[in-house]
Amino acid sequence: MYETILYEVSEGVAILTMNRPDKFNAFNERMNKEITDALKQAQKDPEVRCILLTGAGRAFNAGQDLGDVLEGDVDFGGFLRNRYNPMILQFQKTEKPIIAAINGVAAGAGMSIALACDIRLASDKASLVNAFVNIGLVPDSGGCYYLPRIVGMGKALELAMTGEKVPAEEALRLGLVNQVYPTEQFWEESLAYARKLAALPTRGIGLIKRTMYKGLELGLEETLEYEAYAQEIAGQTADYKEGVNAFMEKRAPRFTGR
Ligand code: T3D
Repeated sequence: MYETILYEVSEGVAILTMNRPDKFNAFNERMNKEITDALKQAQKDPEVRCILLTGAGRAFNAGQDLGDVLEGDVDFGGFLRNRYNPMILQFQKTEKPIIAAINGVAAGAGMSIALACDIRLASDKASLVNAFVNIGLVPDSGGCYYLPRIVGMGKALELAMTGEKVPAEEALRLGLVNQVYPTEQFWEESLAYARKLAALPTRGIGLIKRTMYKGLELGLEETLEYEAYAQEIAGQTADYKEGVNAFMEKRAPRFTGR
C-alpha cells in the first residue's frame, strides 16, 4: 500500500523505513503523507509499543527532493502547511516512543524529522546537516523549535547559520544524538534499543512524552498540575499495578502496555 516507505511490525516495534535510496530518501509529497499515515497506524495498533524510523541505503534522509522544486514557483507556505507541518505534528501526537535510527546523512527536513523523534541513535558513519541555509532557506519542519531546545540557542544558531555537517561523534557530544554505534552493529543495536522500549509500560511512556513536551510550553505551576493529571491516568494502568506487585514480590515486571 505504501510506495515510498516500508512498514512492518515485529516484536512490538513498528519499523518505518524511508525508501527512496537513489535520492538519499529525499521527501516527495507522497512520502510526507505516507509517514504521517504510518505514524497514525502505529498509534492505533495495540501491538505496536515503539516506532523505529530509519532510511534505506546510505542515507537517513536528505530533506526535500530538490528535483521536484526545480521548476515553477513554489508556494512555500502552502507547501509546508499541507505537507510537512501535519507530518511533524504527528510525531508528538503519537503517544508511543519514536526512535530515529540515523544510518547515514540527515539533511534539511531530514534532520528536522530526526529532531522530532524522541530518541536519536546514530551510526558512526552518520551526520546531521542543517542544510537549509546552503540554499538560502530557513530551518523548517520544526527545526527552529527542536534544535535550540536540544542544543541551546548559541549552538542552534551556529548550525543553522553555517549549514556545516556535524559528524556522529560531535553530534553525541552536543546531545544531538543519544548513542553512536559502529556501523557493523548499528541495526542490531537500534533494534535491541527499540525492543527494550517496547517491553516497558507503553501507556506510561506515552504520558511521559506528552507531559514532558507540555512542560516545554508551560510554567512550573501549570506543569505541576499537568503532572498530577497525567499521574492520575498512569496510576490507573495495569502496568502500574504490575510494576508495584513485581517490586514487592522481588521479581522482574511483565509489562503488557496496558
Ligand atoms: O521547496 C523547498 O525546498 C521547501 C522545503 C524545504 C525542506 C528542505 O528539506 S530544504 C533542504 C533540502 N535538502 C538539501 O538542501 C540537502 C541537499 N543535499 C546535500 O546537501 C547533500 O547531498 C548531502 C549533504 C545530503 C549528502 O552529501 P554527499 O556528498 O554525501 O552526497 P551527494 O553526492 O551530494 O548526494 C548523493 C545523491 O543523492 C546524489 O544523486 P546522484 O548524483 O548520485 O544521482 C544527489 O543528487 C542526491 N540527493 C541528495 N540530496 C538530495 C538529492 N536528490 C534530491 N534532493 C535532495 N535533497
